[in-house]
Parts: sequence; C-alpha cells; structure tokens
Amino acid sequence: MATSYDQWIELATKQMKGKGPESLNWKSPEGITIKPMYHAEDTKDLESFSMFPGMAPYTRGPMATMYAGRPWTIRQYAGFSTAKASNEFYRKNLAAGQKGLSVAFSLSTHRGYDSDNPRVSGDIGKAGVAIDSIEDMKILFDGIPLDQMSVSMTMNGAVIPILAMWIGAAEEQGVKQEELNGTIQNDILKEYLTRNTYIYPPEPSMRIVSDIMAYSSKNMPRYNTISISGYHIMEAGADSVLQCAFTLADGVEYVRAALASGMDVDTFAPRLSFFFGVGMNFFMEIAMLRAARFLWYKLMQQFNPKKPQSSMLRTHVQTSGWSLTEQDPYNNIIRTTIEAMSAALGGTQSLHTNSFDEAVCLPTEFSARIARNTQIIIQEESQICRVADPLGGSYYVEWLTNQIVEGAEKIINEIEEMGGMAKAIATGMPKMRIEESAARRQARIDQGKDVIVGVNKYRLKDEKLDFEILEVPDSVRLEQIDRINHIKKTRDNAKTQACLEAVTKAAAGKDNLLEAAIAAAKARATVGEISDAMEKVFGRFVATTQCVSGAYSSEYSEAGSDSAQVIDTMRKRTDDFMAKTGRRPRILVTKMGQDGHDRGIKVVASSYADLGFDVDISPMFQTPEEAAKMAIENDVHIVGASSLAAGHKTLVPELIGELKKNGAEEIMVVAGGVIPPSDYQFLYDAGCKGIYGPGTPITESAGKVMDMLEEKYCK
Ligand code: MLC
Ligand code: 5AD
Repeated sequence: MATSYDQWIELATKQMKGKGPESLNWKSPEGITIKPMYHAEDTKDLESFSMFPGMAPYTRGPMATMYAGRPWTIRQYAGFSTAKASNEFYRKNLAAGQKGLSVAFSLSTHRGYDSDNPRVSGDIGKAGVAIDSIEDMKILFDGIPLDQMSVSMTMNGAVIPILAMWIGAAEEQGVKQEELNGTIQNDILKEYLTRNTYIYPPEPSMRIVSDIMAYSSKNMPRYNTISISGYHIMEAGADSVLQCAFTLADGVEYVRAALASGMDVDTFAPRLSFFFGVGMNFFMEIAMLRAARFLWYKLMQQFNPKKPQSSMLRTHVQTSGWSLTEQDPYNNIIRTTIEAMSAALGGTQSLHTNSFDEAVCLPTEFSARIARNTQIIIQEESQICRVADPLGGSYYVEWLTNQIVEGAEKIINEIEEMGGMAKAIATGMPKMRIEESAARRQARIDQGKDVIVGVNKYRLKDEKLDFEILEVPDSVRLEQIDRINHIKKTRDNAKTQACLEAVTKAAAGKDNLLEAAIAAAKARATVGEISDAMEKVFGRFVATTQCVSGAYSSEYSEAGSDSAQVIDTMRKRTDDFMAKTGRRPRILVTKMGQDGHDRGIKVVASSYADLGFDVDISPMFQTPEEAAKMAIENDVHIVGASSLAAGHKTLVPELIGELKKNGAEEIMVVAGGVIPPSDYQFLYDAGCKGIYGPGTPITESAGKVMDMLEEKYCK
C-alpha cells in the first residue's frame, strides 16, 4: 500500500492530539536537530553511502566481512601497582577470555620520572603500573609470548624509553622486532589539548612521533605506530562532532609531520590507528565512527596514497569513563553495555569496556570480570556479529552519519585555515571549544535537563557502597626504589652513561631517538635517565592555563526562570560577601601530583567564576608545597584540590600540613574528584573541610563553600 510523508504527518498530528511531530524535535549537544522519524527522503542525496564494507570510503567498516569473519579484539586496559601484580592480573584476564593486552602506566612513568623522584611520591603505581627499567618490563610480560600477543601501550610523554624497554624486553624473551604486534599511543597533540602527560614542548615531541614511525616502519612492519586518540577529547567534554573533527585534524598533522621527515605516505599510513570514545548517545556514537572512517578516507586523498590501507581508518574504542557514576554504581554495567553496543554497531576493531567501579577506584578482579564478560556476551550470545554493518541503510543512522561528516568537515576546514592542528592548539581554540562544551553539559546536568539515573533523577536515599575497592599500597614506591637501587648497583655504569650520551646526541642531531634509546634500555638505563637525557636538549614543557567564561551560566539561564534563580541567588551571596568583607570569595583550584585529568577543575573554575567567585587555577602537576605557596601568595580563602588518580590520601594532608607550616591554617581546604567514600573520614581527620564527589552539582558545592566562608568571615 502506498503511503506518503504527508499522510504520516497527518497521522502523527492526530495521535498527538493536534501537536505536529516537529514539536518532538530535539537539539543534540552537537547542535544537530533530531526529528522523531526518518525516511527515504532524508537519505536520497547521500549516494556516497550505498557501498560495501571493506571498500573505500570504508564508512561501513574496514574489513569486507567485519565481525562475521573475525570479531573485534577484546582488549581491556589495565595496570596498577608493580609489574608483578599487573602481570598476574593480565594472565588471569587472558585465561578468562580477553584477547589482547593494553597497558596502563603509572602517572609517574608517563611523565618520565623514576619512582625515587620526590615529585611523584604520591603517584607510584596508583593509576597504572610503575615501570622504571627493562627489568620491570620483563616482569610485566613474563609468561606472555610477545610474538603472539598484540600489546597496546598507552604512552605518550615517556614514549621513547617505554617503547625501547618493551622492544628490549621482547628481544630478551627471544622475540625478534619484526614479529612484534601491537600499538603505541604516541599521540602527543591531544596531550597538550586534554590528557596532559606531555614532557617536552610540541616541536621536539612531534619529532619523537616521526622517529617512532620511521623506526617501526623499517623494523616492525606489524606494529601500529600511533593511536590517534579522540577518547580523551570526548572525556574532557567534547561532543561527537568535536571529537571527530579534532581527532582527524590531529591525524592529518601527523601525516604531514611524517611526510616532512622524508617518509613516503604508503610506508607509514597503513599503520596509523585511531582510538575513539563512545558515550551514552547511542546512535550518535555509531554515526560518529562511521563518519570518521568516511572523512579519513577523504582527507587522506590529498596525500595521493597508492595502497588502500593508507586511507583505511582502523580504531580501538573505549566506553566512556566519565559517563559512569559513583551513585548507584551497578547502573554503570548497563551504561557500559549500551556503549559497547554502539562501539560494535559502529564497527570498532578493538574495544575496552569500563568497570562499574570506575568512579571510585581502579578495576578489581570482580569488576573487571563483569566488564570483560559484557563483551564476551555480546560476541558469543547476541548474534550481532553475524552481519557486517547491520545498521547500513538505516535512514536515521545514514542521515546522522552525514550530519557528523558535515559538522566535522566544517571544523576541520577552520583548522586548516589556521595552518593545521598544531597551530590551532597553540591558539587555544580547540581546548576552549571542548571546555565550553563541558561547562554547558555540566549546567544541563545540574538542572536535570540531561538525566543521569541515580544522580539527578531516581536518586537512592541510602547510598552505601557494598563492593570491594582496589587500593594500591604506598609500599609499591619503596619496592620500586629498591629495584632501581639494585639495577644501578649491578649494571655496567660506564656503558649505561655512554648510551645515555648517545640519546642526548640523537636529540641534538638527527640520529633516530628510538634506536638510541633501545641501546640505553638494554644497558639498564632507567625511564627517568633516558627522559632526562632528552630533556637536556628539549627542555620541559609548562602549559599556560586558560579558562572559558559564561558558558555555565548562559546554559543555565536558558532553562527559564527557576534555574536562572539558582544562579542569581549564588551571585547575590558572593556579592554580599564582598560587601561585608571588602573582597570576593577567592578560591584556588589545584591539581597536585602527576594527575592530568583537568576537566573537573576547568568546569569548577569557570562555573565558580560565573557565580561571582575570584578564581585562581594553579599550573598542573603541583607539589603540595607549591600549591600551598600559591594559595598564600594569592591570599585565597579556600583551596579546592581535585584528585582523580588516587593520590588524595597523600597529597591533601600534605597540602594542609604545608599551609599550617607557613602560618596559613586559616585557608580552608576542600577536595573533589574520584575519592572512595571510605577515605572521607581519613581526609576529614586530616583537616579537609569538605569533599565533593562525582555527581555533585556545582551550585551545591559552591553553596556549601559559601556556607563555610560566611560562617567564618561574615558573622
Ligand atoms: C580483522 N582481521 C580480519 C578481519 N577482521 N581478517 C579477515 N577478516 C576479517 N573480518 C585481521 C586484521 O587484518 C588483522 O590482521 C587481525 O585480524 C587483527 O585485527 P585488527 O583489526 O588489526 O585488530 P587489533 O590487532 O586488535 O588492532 C586494532 C587496532 C590497534 C588497529 C585499533 O591499533 C589496537 O589494538 N589499538 C588498541 C589501542 C588501545 O588499547 N588503547 C588503550 C587506550 S586507553 P593483520 O595480519 O593485519 O595483523 C587510554 C586511557 C588513558 O588511553 O589512560 O587515558
Ligand atoms: N586500569 C584500568 N582502567 C584504567 N583507566 C585508566 N587507568 C586505568 C587502569 N590503571 C581507564 C578508565 C579511565 C580511562 C581514561 O581509562 O576507564 O576513565
């Protein structure tokens, strides 16, 4: 029976008692207007999408049969404590159905510090495994055959020593370089943008990227030399269009850097890989992955590749850690399942599913099992792997894919006009866009416009956490220091020093840095020593901190008078404080230790400023001593310490101690971030005045801070 769109509108209008279906249109965070229904008309001009998987432009996936031929790799990101503890964890996971490895390193290692460096005393092994030398690396892969197991290593800052140690450890395991299979993240641009585990300034860092590509394409043909990452861009607050655009623009920048270093496009481009994050907007995430493949193909054509693989986007996906909640945490299993389905229906090659305890601690054996089984059940029970790109041809998905292509292309063109992504990053443009998007999202959540079950709707009265929490003992640091001392005593020091000098010489000249570092790693030089050998020439990068303004309050006031009133009330309180004390309430927000997750402090800083606070943001990576000094010099009323990498029990008490030592105990300290509730009392006992966990609305924490300030200064 023939039907028409007009008839559908008529029917819908009738069923909705006179309201047209356009009243159901929804504007997504990307600014895309989503209609309640799609049909053939919406896709009729999208000819580029009538195609096959495995064929250019690869929208439907890079392989012809996709998961029907081989399912994606179940690759769980993990690492904590010592190499021995992580090795045991890996082996158990592999025995239980995990297929590929993915190493999470300690933040101290990321930043090129050995475990005996006093700057990192609160970080060792807390957020990933601490690796100081090739000996640690050998323990990490003990009993894991590196010629068979593909290994991803998330390393960007200290990428040269870590990759060198992995190659060296494999060799000492009897595995040749050409047999090695895996991926190194090696994506430094997004570190300046969001993840913050850089060491050197951008220019030498880009050279490191090219040196790794050059070395690997010659010696390790099966190795993916980079994992161009949108995940962290999304986690920092970017919507899907921004994630897609900035990630691909980063990719183009790397291609240009490799070409400029004299490589032929077809020697390195087939081994570029990608990494995207998927959140809770189910179809949007699927469309983003499809759009990214289409756009990458298109973008690569300007470099005239001859091999099809050179323009084929292959990607890893991780479900969104940020989307998971501390409140009612078993809901996180459901969220992760939905996100994993997006990744699969979007055609990922490899996937990490987060554990439900994400917002509290690192995965335990129990939570890791559920996360892994989420993938195994999808692969082995749901039958969705039987057909390649099963959503191909869906009016909505195809239309949405095209929307993301168009939106991202616009931003990529803007970046091209600025001279490419490195230049765009230097202007601060992408960072500000991401932070604005994050502040808006926070405002929508704080008002209940974006629902988060168990947090801003259906909240439980009793929020007891009833699961085991993984805690890394401080003794890991001492164990690591013992091993460093032992290595330094037993190695041939003259040989080590000569190798380190060769690394410095390579940094100053043209020799390949990875090649020089492999020799140093085999001569038992440490991560810190190899990093320092390059730092002598490259220097260390210090970021300047900027902050958006107005995004939080403008998103808030758009919601109408009730919400706007919340903002007005807070502003009146900060104005009154000023009238009574002669100063605005002044807060320093700080990140201490090597924890680079700055979405939280950026959102807090820009929203508090919108509410009438004077806000100072400390540079990243402060020691407690430095943070205290800044608080005193800036004469703040209160310090907010954000911790997402398990350093809170050392760093927060040390900060309070430093303030006291310098006669500034009147400066109050509050903490926020990923802090297990079982640690709250410990922090209160140490003098912390407030703890605001994930899911606390900004207006609520600001209200509590004002309560304390009014009590102290206005009575
Ligand atoms: C796949 N294959 C097929 C096939 N599908 N063959 C025939 N028919 C099919 N349908 C083949 C492939 O060609 C390949 O062979 C082999 O199977 C493996 O498939 P793959 O697609 O290459 O998978 P994989 O090896 O898993 O590689 C995926 C990848 C890679 C290219 C995306 O880069 C990767 O594993 N990335 C992981 C990155 C990661 O884990 N990052 C964690 C970040 S966490 P051949 O012969 O070509 O090998 C993080 C958090 C933080 O960053 O700390 O901030
Ligand atoms: N083990 C497991 N997952 C980790 N993540 C970060 N560190 C680890 C680790 N050591 C995951 C979390 C986080 C994301 C960046 O990576 O899901 O949100």
